[in-house]
Amino acid sequence: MMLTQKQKDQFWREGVLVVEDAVTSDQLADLRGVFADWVEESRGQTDDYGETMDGRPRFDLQPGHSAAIPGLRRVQSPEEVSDVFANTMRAARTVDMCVELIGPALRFHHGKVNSKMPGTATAVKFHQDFPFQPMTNDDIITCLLFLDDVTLENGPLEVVPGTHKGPIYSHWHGGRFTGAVADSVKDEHIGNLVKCTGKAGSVCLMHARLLHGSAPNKSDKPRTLYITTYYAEDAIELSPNHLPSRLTHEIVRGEASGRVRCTPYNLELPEVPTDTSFFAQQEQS
Ligand SMILES: O=C(O)CCC(=O)C(=O)O
Repeated sequence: MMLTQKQKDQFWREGVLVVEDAVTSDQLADLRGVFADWVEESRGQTDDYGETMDGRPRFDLQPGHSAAIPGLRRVQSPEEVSDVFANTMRAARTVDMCVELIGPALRFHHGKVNSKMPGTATAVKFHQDFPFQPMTNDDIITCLLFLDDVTLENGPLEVVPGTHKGPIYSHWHGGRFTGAVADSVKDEHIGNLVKCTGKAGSVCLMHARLLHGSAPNKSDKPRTLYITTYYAEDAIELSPNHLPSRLTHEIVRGEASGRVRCTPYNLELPEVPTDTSFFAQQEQS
């Protein structure tokens, strides 16, 4: 077993759980090495670059990015261009933790790297993941693997425990899907925010309905996360995948059942981003 009953109960009560040693030290070193190479490569770029299977750039640069202060804030579907990421997506202990929570059979939904380099303003506005990727049931877990030590200073994930059991908030404002909740929703929960910190190699398992965001990195150390989302095999997507890749829907544990499970809820359908990533969507709000 990867998780104790106490950890499982905590996940279902709070919608979030941080677990240490979610990957081996070799996996961690390899992931960090590949990402360091991408940061070096980004120094020679002036605009978003690369291409994902839906024709959007793969590498997303923070406005203000320069060779001296690189602002590589997002790599979309890194599993498509790196065997190290693809192997970790399939083999990390994280996947077995998800099996114990929403298994036995699981599929991969999407993957990305979110990084906050020192000296950049990269922040994530408060949102829930589920309205970006509605499915017939909400057994979906976003796994945020810490490639760096995550501290109170370098822009940790901030979550509102228990909100996965509450409303699904609107992420539409002024006729646009902004990928963020209204300021009034954040204000309502501001007193209950919890910052998810931990050493490199830890994973934050987060229910897809949990309200979360994160502030800019105020330190001189990077904060890089490898984020993978897995879902119960018997859920089916109800809107186009916002980050499709060759690996989308791959069964990572168990077998296809040929069944679909539906749970009741209602929400406003999302808009698939046409810009590089949800950072651009959130900048509209
Ligand atoms: O990078 C972060 O701090 C948060 C990531 C996140 O919320 C997301 O990608 O949905």
